[in-house]
Amino acid sequence: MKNDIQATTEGVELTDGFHLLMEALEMNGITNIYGLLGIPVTEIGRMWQARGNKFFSFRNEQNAGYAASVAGYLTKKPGICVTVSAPGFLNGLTALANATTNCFPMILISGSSEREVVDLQQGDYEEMDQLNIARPHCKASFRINRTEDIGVAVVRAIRTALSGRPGGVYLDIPARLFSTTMSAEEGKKSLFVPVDPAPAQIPGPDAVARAVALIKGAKKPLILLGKGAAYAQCDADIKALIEETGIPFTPMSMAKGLVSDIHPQCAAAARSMVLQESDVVVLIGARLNWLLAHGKGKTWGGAKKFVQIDIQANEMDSNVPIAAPLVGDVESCVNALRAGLKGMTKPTEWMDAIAERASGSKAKLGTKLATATPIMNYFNSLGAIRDVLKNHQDVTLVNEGANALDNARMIIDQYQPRKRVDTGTWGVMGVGMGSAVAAAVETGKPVVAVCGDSAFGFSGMEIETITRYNLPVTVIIMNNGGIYRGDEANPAHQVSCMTFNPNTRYDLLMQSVGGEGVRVNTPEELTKALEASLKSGKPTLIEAIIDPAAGVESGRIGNLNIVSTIGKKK
Ligand code: FYN
Ligand code: ADP
Ligand code: MG
Repeated sequence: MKNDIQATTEGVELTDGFHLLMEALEMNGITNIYGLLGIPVTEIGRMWQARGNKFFSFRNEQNAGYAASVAGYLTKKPGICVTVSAPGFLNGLTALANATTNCFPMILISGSSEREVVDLQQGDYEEMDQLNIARPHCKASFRINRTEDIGVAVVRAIRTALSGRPGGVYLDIPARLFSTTMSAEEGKKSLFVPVDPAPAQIPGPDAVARAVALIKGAKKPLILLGKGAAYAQCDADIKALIEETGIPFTPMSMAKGLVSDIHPQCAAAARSMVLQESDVVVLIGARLNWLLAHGKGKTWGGAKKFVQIDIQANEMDSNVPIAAPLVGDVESCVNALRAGLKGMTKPTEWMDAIAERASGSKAKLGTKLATATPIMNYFNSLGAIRDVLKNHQDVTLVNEGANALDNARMIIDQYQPRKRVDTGTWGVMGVGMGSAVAAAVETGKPVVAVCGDSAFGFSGMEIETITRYNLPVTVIIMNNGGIYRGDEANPAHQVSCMTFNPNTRYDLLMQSVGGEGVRVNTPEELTKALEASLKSGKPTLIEAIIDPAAGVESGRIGNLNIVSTIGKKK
């Protein structure tokens, strides 16, 4: 990298906070920054680019933050987001909290106002106690007060984001520090690279023996893969565990494709059956949170014993007792299990019963996907997308919405690891465009973002970002004209709180920012438009017109929606 060290005073070569921060990031292998510039961080973007790196400049910090977090998830290096102070910081904070909840490594770097004014609440420009506000929303919140501490602070942030359970870190940099100078020679000496920032954690032999005995004694074992398993990037080891033991597996949404959805042992299409009937469940990088009904209740049927692989010791027993906790990193734990389970009798009868159920479900679904309707519904439209993506298996699928999310997860097969990025643990709407940018940048491959029309609205302006950087992103908007459904009538003299302007033209919105914008009404038109966009590699938005009556309130999680029964007609 270019060493453009600055002025000298009295013969001493000087550097400053800006330069030290960039050198520390570069030294640690960071090449991409996602952010939104302004006072006091503007120089960062210009200088970062001038040094030959990439800066991706967004329209709202929240989307830049989502991009950084997804970059972290995909690369196992912390994704970096840079924002201005107070409001910019707060916009970015949502993404930092989301990264922490999802266990994605990310560092939010925000400029802040001067301490002496903020602490006396004297009303500085964008005054806010950012350090303390960030603290409950991430793994650690650090402030750098001295230029000589920049190196150690960056390393501390990286190690915190990556080690153990990955997550978010906040780095607060008061404006003045950026231009504060120090001796270039001393500055250089203060920078370093951490040794082994995400150390392997080997499970104890007793814990392994306990898990092996439990799995060997099972009649109906099941492996449940979560996004922690996908993050671990030991794809071949996980596949080997599954194939060597013959145990059926089912993925959580972002673990789809870690082992192919069309693998003969994939039990996704018999999900209810395997959750209910299994006797021993091996959780690999998946938490028994709301997405798994907390490990109890009718979702899980009868008595169940859990083996849980997780790097975070106190994840164990967080909802139900874990019979065999395996605390360690996924790769070490999976390989320890493989060694212990060598020669295990494969549960073939159980697997056969699952395969039969799965093929029945697939046949039923196949019929729905092939059924034409006067206006497209989620099935025939997503069926068309599925068929196109079958021939483009390296595409990253970004997915958000309610019905658009649940149906796409069920219908669109994934064949390769980490090729699906969605709303994650929080069910967040608005992650779409940031995730799409990061996936395109970090993988260098095409991205297809399937979004509900409501979900798209949260980050829609970033289509300008997508066209500005000319990224190979195809956004497909499943436009049914509202939240969940688009057919709710306006109450007397009011506007329905669940529907949108039916005359909205998302295709024209994309054209206005220089991308390809197409509107489609049939599965055939959708197929044609998607194939064309993947072939061209140009930023494209396909507005798919979906029947306003096609959605279901709250998608497949309607059970979580609270309704009042008072005063309603039975
Ligand atoms: C799955 N299924 C299939 C297939 N794959 N049938 C046929 N063919 C194929 N290939 C079946 C599967 O067996 C299930 O039926 C059903 O499809 C749904 O499967 P899914 O999606 O895996 O599971 P489920 O129970 O719908 O959801 C599990 C979940 C998921 C909670 C992990 O819903 C989830 O990630 N939800 C996130 C929701 C969210 O965040 N929403 C955003 C907020 S929207 P059965 O076996 O018959 O059950 C704000 O309102
Ligand atoms: P999903 O939503 O797919 O079920 P979760 O985000 O709930 O996945 O769970 C991911 C889990 O994976 C977290 O509990 C996290 O601690 C764990 N995890 C992340 N990385 C690793 C790793 N390298 N080794 C072991 N566990 C990990
Ligand atoms: Mg909608």
